[in-house]
Amino acid sequence: MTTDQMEQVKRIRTEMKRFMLMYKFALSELETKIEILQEEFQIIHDYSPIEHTKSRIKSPESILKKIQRKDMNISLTNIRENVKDIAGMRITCSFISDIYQILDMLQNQSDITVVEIKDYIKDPKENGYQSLHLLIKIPVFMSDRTELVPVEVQIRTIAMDFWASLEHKIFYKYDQFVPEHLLEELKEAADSAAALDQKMERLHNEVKAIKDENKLELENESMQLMIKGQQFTIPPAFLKLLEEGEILK
Ligand code: 0O2
Repeated sequence: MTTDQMEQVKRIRTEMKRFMLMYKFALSELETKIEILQEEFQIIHDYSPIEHTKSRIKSPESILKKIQRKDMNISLTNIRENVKDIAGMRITCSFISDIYQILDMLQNQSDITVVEIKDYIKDPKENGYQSLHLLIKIPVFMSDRTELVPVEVQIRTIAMDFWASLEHKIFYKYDQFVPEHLLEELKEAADSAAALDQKMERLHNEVKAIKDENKLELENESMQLMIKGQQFTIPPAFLKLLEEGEILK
């Protein structure tokens, strides 16, 4: 290899690293945002709409496959403009209402733009797949520029997630040619998962109503706050002052 060629390879590698890093940083920023929202929500509402989150960067192999599927030349510009799920985050919730609560919270973040919403909960896919897909853009502040980086966010319940992971495994096991009887059973399982989600939502609402009633009765008691594993007690007198607006003046 000539010196020029070696230089060229080095330049491509550096460009590629910078390119992938952008997506990694976008995910780190989103993870921090979600952590803050989760902790704030937990403290204020004594409950978290997020069960867990998982982030991933699409492998170069999958990126190339997608570009080839779209019949395009392989270039960073083509990848940037046509592969929108290089950075992906999956958020799993207990209840369907949590999913839309998270959508609201993300839409209220002034630096996040929700570019696209695909609601496969209101309109499930033919095979039964349910999930809320968002394409968001999040700013990443680098040393020499700011980039608006796309991230695909999939928000789903535990039941939807359980179904999707099994369906994904079956799909790959059969190299995409799944026997008809399995497709039918998967569709039935998706319907059962959807029915379970609806039942859980109803139960959740009933329990919430009881909790809200009890909360009124506990008004005079001290308040416990858990922040980063540290427990704080706010005494009734302090809460009373807050109520009377003395402390917030
Ligand atoms: P991976 O490995 O999960 O990243 P596009 O992304 O625009 O090319 P499309 O179909 O318009 O394609 O996007 P859509 O509908 O938003 O779905 C993209 C992702 O949703 C998929 O990513 C899956 O993760 C998930 N998904 C969509 N449909 C199904 C389904 O029927 N079953 C399961 N298990 N997952 C689904 P990738 O790129 O396929 O792969």
